[in-house]
Amino acid sequence: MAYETVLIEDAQGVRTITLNRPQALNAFNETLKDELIDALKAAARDKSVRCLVVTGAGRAFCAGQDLKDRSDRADQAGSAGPGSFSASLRDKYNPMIMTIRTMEKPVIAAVNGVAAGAGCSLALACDLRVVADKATFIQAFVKIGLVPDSGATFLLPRLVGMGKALELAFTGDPLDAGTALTLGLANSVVPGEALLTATMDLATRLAQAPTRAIGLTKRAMNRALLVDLESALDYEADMQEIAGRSPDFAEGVSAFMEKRQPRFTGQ
Ligand code: LHQ
Repeated sequence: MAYETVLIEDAQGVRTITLNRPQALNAFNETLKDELIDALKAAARDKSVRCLVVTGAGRAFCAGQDLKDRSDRADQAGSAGPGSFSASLRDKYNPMIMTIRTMEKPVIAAVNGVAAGAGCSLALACDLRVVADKATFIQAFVKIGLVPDSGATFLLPRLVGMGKALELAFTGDPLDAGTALTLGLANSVVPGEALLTATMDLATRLAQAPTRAIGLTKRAMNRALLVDLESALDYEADMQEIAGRSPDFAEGVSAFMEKRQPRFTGQ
């Protein structure tokens, strides 16, 4: 599929998807939603992709739903037709978030600028966030009378705690990069001009890691958010059974014995 609104770049096992509507701060119109879902699914399927980076072109990461795009507006309150909010979420945003959360490889958001509304949710759905020092996170929904969506009600309290999540959702105030780091929402904060280099350093390292084990780790942690300890312990044992039979485990142990660096293939 040739894309109009996303750019794709591959290097050393890392795929970078760049949201590319800089004139609208990479807000989601219908084309961008469709293309991003397609690009995410393609990255999930492609075994040569061992780490995914999502970033934005220009000065923003993503300003959420394109508020000027009339094709996605509910024409009347309570509408459940193709123009309804619930349909838009169920058909477009929710699959986008689920594809990232269930993709069994690491996904890094390189947050180059403002991440607002569903654009903030997109950043929250990624596994890790490398953040430019001038970037901000905005739960913009309340400013226009909406409810946090695209996973924000689930992901934000888990990342920053319920009290802070509710404060951000109730006020819509921007969260700066430094505070995001303190709260654990950002994994690292770097000067804007160093963002892509810093992200690629991390991404290429993760692309050389045992991808199967990383995928199973993500699966286990996703599930552990929802279950009791006994069930989490049981699931860990199942995941370890799979990882323990992988070629990368054999390689990891051989490398340890031979006192050399492992050469993981992702299998
Ligand atoms: C935009 C946008 C934008 C279009 C900036 N759309 N053009 C919603 C509905 C339906 C179903 C599913 O779920 C959702 C989820 C959501 O995402 S709701 C939240 C939608 N997003 C927002 O409410 C954020 C709106 N934008 C802003 O608050 C500001 O633009 C931010 C804080 C992001 C950036 O502020 P500034 O840096 O001051 O930039 P700006 O406001 O001057 O924007 C620059 C341009 O980008 C401007 O266009 P123009 O032609 O005047 O230069 C904006 O209109 C455009 N833009 N966000 N979401």
